This record gives sequence, structure tokens and C-alpha cells, in this order.
Amino acid sequence: ITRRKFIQIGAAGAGGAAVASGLGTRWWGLDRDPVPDPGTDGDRVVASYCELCFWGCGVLAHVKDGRVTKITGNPEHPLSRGMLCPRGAGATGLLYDPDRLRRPLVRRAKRGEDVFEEVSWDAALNETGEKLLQVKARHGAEAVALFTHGSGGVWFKHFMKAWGSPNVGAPSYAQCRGPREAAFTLTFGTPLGSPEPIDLANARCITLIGSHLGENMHNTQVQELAEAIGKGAGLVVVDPRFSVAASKAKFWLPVKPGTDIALLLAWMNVLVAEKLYDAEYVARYAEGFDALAAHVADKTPEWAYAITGVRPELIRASARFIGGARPASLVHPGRHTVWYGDDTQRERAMAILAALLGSWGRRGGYLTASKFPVPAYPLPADLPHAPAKDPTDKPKAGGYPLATEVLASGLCDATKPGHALYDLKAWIVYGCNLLQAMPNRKELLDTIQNLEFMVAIDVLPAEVTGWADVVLPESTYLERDDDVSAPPYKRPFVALRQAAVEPMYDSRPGWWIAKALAEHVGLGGWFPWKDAKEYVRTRLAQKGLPYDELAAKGVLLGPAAPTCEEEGAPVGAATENGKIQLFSKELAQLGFDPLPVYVPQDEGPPGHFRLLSGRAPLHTFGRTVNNRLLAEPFPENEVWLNADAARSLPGFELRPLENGERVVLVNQDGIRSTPVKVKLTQRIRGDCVYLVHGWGQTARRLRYAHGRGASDSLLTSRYKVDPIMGGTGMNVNFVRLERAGEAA
Ligand code: MGD
Ligand code: SF4
Repeated sequence: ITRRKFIQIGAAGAGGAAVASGLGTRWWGLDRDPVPDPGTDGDRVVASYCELCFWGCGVLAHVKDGRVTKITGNPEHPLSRGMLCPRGAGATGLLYDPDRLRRPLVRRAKRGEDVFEEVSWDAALNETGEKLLQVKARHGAEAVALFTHGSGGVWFKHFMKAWGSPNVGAPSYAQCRGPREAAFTLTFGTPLGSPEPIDLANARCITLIGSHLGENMHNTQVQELAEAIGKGAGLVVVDPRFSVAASKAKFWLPVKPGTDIALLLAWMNVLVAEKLYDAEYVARYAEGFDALAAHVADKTPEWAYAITGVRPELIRASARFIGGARPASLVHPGRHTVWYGDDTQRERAMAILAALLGSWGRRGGYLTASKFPVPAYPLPADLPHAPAKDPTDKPKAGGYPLATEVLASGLCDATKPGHALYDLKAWIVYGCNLLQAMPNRKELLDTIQNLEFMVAIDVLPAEVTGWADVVLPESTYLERDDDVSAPPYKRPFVALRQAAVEPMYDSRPGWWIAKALAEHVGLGGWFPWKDAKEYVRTRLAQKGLPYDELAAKGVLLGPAAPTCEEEGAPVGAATENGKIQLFSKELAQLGFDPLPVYVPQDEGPPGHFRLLSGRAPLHTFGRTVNNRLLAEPFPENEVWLNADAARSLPGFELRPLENGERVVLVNQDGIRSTPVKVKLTQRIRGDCVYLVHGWGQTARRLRYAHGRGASDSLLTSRYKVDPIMGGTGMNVNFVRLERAGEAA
């Protein structure tokens, strides 16, 4: 595939409209057309699953003369259903990225100066092994932490098990979906995980609260959203920004940022007062209704209007629409949910609303997922027992009582000197660019400077690699075998990752790196497999599952199990007593509000706008911004600013800001962004600005992305920690604008 051809399809051609609008076009299969052919058929087609984001769609990689010529969606795979999002189709832009890490690197200057020497694998692994063993000898095994994101992380998690440290975390929890998982666990007894078990396709009403599907591309969800709209479903979108989804909505509620809980309570007020909730379902499956009804009795739309800025009649009309579609009325749970530090409570309000609508366990709502059972690899019985602490040990997660996973921010805290329980001294960073993922960069970099050792395993010279002591180049997903993917889903499946081409340069697959590192520290016995193929073959063989068929098709489907009440699945919650917890006794016992309460957020200084961030359809955070295929149609982010607000902007009276001009964003702590184009639009409220996350990269060796656009992470010097589960609410920063080149 040539870049021109890709762009033509991805941005300017038939798919261009889809990329731009994100929804409702043939690209997303309203009429189930296949994705237009983006390139040359190969001589050989290798089935695998995608790693350009964490959705895990099934792909078919076409290979000709040892090169991947195009990537298409695997029609058999339930997550891709024959279609890929533009990022998945553009994965060759990562494989053939000229800036890729080529050989192992060892730091040869002060940490952070980004000066490295290329060394052999043996030298790099010796250095890594030695430093880790020194840390273990001085401070114990638990002084080593792993940050991991992505499917290859499984090999390094296994390394940590062998090593004996439970300190394994991912920014995709405390910086992303953590509050949601805590809230759904409190309410229904189970977190949602990924992919979320929701039935968008059969919903008659879909409520998106700050969830911008269509810009946020989770392939299957976007396909199903388009399908639902095609069948006449109505959208209710709550967003301070007129998102792509809002442009397709029956109701757009431009809520004041930080006030969603008030809106949710007002919706519940209308549902209860007008008896639009599912009374029979609630009586049968839930408890705590009376307390909830009393709690929302005075939270009228008029009360919420003063807080949210959303007109009472709009709140009432949308509530009636949401209630009228029940139980196929899906309140989307969102994913990136760390906003204001009260996020578990907001997600609780969403979960309670879903329960009132009777949509948990019902068609068009939340489904029961099941998992394709693949046995674990049988490890020898005589392995040295690792002294790892119980991984559910809460304090290591930072002391937050309802954290359901380790907090990446908790690991950072535990690296600061004097932490009560752990004094982390070494980090293994696999597939995480912590500089973009974590709030308060100064605090993060100071923390990194406290480390005795840090090794980063990446495919690109991402920002975080510049701060490592050793950098290990992993092969991209198209060059490597991996473990299978078999997440719980409405149709159980197991998918295989297999190399389409040989690893380029001196890169190695994660399974090889983890095994070789284990051998260097005397833990080789924990990695008895010859390679990833043999590992998977052995796992499957224990149940007589056909490896060759899986390798040929890329995916095996398990028997379809009932997913909702209509198909015969029981509704129940997985809570202690099997009842949906509208009122949370658990929260009450811990001293938190048992029902969501609206608490006003701090306002910004005069002349400042609240900084909001989100996603773009062609990119996954910062991991795709150097991919030339994806970056050319979307080369940098822009700061969205309300056009009316721009006219009265202090400092711009004499020469008003024009669309496309470059500005510098300066946050409340004086932190300045790189110059970024301003997009003047009526599509955002006047009290906030919006950036797509992932730009403003400081890594010089990312020659394309370096210096393009602005980083919301850099401007996120403040965060508000969710006291329930420790998520870092990051929408609590404010910026003012300066014309680029005109410092105040
Ligand atoms: P990515 O940004 O995708 O994930 O943050 P991270 O977990 O850091 O960074 C992935 C890194 O993995 C990149 O350096 C990339 O080069 C590398 N990589 C890509 N493919 C591979 C591979 O196959 N192998 C290896 N070894 N490396 C690979 C995401 C996290 O950030 C999440 S999930 C969310 S939702 C949050 N979003 C967010 C936000 O919107 N704003 C702010 N301010 N912070 C955020 N933090 C969170
Ligand atoms: Fe790949 Fe797109 Fe699927 Fe993510 S949603 S796995 S990038 S095809």
C-alpha cells in the first residue's frame, strides 16, 4: 500500500467522509459493505490480531515478497467482523516507520539526556539482569515494578511472578477506566473489562455521557452504533462539545464540565417522579430503591439547570426519551473516566440509571459475556516459589479501598522516598509512554530520577525511552507471535497473534525478551517453552483445541451462550447477596456517600478555560502520532475554542484571534505548551477548550511527531485523586491563550 493510496481511502475518498464524520457512512458498514481495498493483495495472508489499540480486532496481513502490503479485517473475528478502523488498516505505517528502535540501547549520559549507545542483546540483557539483581539484593524483589500496556505485557507479567513482585500496574486503569470498574463492581458486583459487554446494536436509545464514539474508535462499538442508528435508535449525547456523536443525536445536552452527576440525578428524578423506570425489574433484582427515590426527590431538572446549564425542558424531554426506550436503553459506561476525582460516583450514577432502566442483563443493554476457556501453560511443579505478596494487597495500590487493580500512579507514589509500604527502586516499562500517560510531568520525572534502574521495552524511541537506562527494541505485532487473545465477550472466541514477516533490524518479540531476561537472572525455569508458538500449542493441546485451524483462520469461536434475559440468561448481579446495589452499603461502611452526591468543582482563574481532552479516529493516544500513514491526514492536534469566547478574549482586543493561528496554552501553574493551531468553532461551550490527546511529543528521535501540536498531559500539572479507587482526575486544569511568538 502506498501512502497516497491509503490517504485517498482513509481521508479523502469514500472512507474520508467516514473518518471525518466517524459515523453513518459505508465505511462503518451501515449497509455492511466491505472496507474498500486499500492496497495490493499478497501472495500469502497471515491471520493475526491488531495492536494499534487495545481492542484486539482480527486482521489479515497480506504479504508479498517479504513485505506486508495491506491489512484487512478478518471476517471471522467477532471484533472486526471484516472491517478495521483506519488505524488498524494503517499498521504498516508502524512496521515500516523509519524511526523505529533498531538495536538495544544503553544510556551513556545523564538520565533524561537521551544519549545512548547501541549494544548487543547480550550486553543489554546482562546490564538489565545485573541491575535488577542488585536492586533485589539491596531492597528485595518487591522493589521492582512493571508498568505494562498491550498484549505482549503478558510475558513480562509472568516474569514478575517469577521474580516475586506484585507491583504490576497499567495507566489504562487509574488513568483511564478504573472509576468505571469500581462503580460497576459496587453496583453489579463485576467490572466491565474490555471489550465492554454492551449491546449497542440492539439498543433503541443510546446515551453517551462524555463518550465520543466515532472519534474514539473501538471498531466493533462504532460498527454497532452505526447499525443501531440505521435501525432507528436515538442518541442522547451529554458533552460540552458538539462531538461527532452529538451531530447524530436526537438530544445534545451541552453540560457544564464537571456537573454530570447533577444531570444524572435530575434524570433519575424524572424517571422516578413520572414512573418511567422499570419498577418490576427494580423490585425483583435491586435493593435500596426507597433511599434512592428519597435522594433524588428534590433533584429536579430546575435544580440541575442552575448547575449544569442544561435547560429543564431538555432534561425532561431527554429523560422521557431514555425512559421510553427501556429496557433497550443503553447508558454507555464510557472508558476514559478519570475527570474530576468524583469519577466513581459519576459512574455509580450511570450504573444506577442503567439499573432503573432495567437494562442490565437485557437485550439492547448490558449482556452476559463468556470466555473461551484456554488452559494455562503447565509449569513444572519444582519451580522456586516466588515470594510475591498477594496481588490484591490493597495498600500497594496506594491505600484506596476499592481499587480493583494496581494503580500506575500508586507505583509512582511508592517510588518516592519514604513510602510507607514499598520503596520501589527499579521500573520495567513495557509499552507505556508514561510521559503522556501520567499527570504532573515534573513529579513523574523527579520520581524517575529517584530510580536506581529503569528499562523500557518499546517499538519506537518514545519519550519514556529517553529516560531509561536500557532500551530494548520489541518487534511490532506484525513481526511476532504472541499469546492468544480470549477476553470475555458476548460470543466467546480465541484469537491467535502470529508473525506475518520476520522481525526487522535487531528487534525481538516480547516473549523472547522476557525469556532471555529470565535466563539472565537465573529464572529460566519459569519459561520452559521454546517459543510463543510452542507455548500456545501446549495451552491449546490440553483441551484438544486445534492449533492448525486457529493458525489458518486466526480465530476460533466458542459455543454461543445466552447473553441476556431474552435468550434465557439469568439477570442477577454478582454482588454478595445477588442484588443490584442502588444504595451502596459498602460505600457507606467505608465512610463514602452511598448514593452519588453532586459536589461543585473548583472554577479556574479569570481569563482561563477548563482544559478537556479526547481522541481522534486516526490515532491512539500518542502511540500513532509518528505513523506517517495516519499522521499525514491528521498531522497535529488543534485547540478547539468557542468562536464567541475568542472575540472577547483578554489580550486579543486589538487583533482578534483568527481560525488556524498558532497559540501557546499556559496553564494555571505557568506551564506552557508548544505552539498549536486554534480551531474557532461554535461546537464547544465557551468555558472550556479541547485538545486531542497524544501530541506535543518531546522525543527528538520521533522525527515526524516531534514538536507537532500540543500536549494536554504536559498541561495536566494538577490532578484530583478519586478517594474511592485512586484514579487521577485530570480535567481540573485551566489554560489561558497567548498568540504564539507574543509572550506576555
Ligand atoms: P500508549 O499511549 O498507547 O499507552 O497510555 P499508555 O499506557 O502509555 O503508549 C504506548 C507506548 O507503547 C508507546 O511508547 C508506543 O511506542 C509503545 N508501543 C506501541 N506498540 C507496542 C508494542 O507492540 N510493543 C511495545 N513494547 N511497545 C509498543 C495510555 C493511557 O493514558 C490510557 S489507556 C488512557 S485512557 C489515559 N489517557 C490519557 C488522556 O487522555 N489524557 C492524559 N492527560 N493522560 C492520559 N493517560 C492515560
Ligand atoms: Fe486495531 Fe482499530 Fe481494532 Fe483498535 S479498533 S484493534 S486500532 S482495528
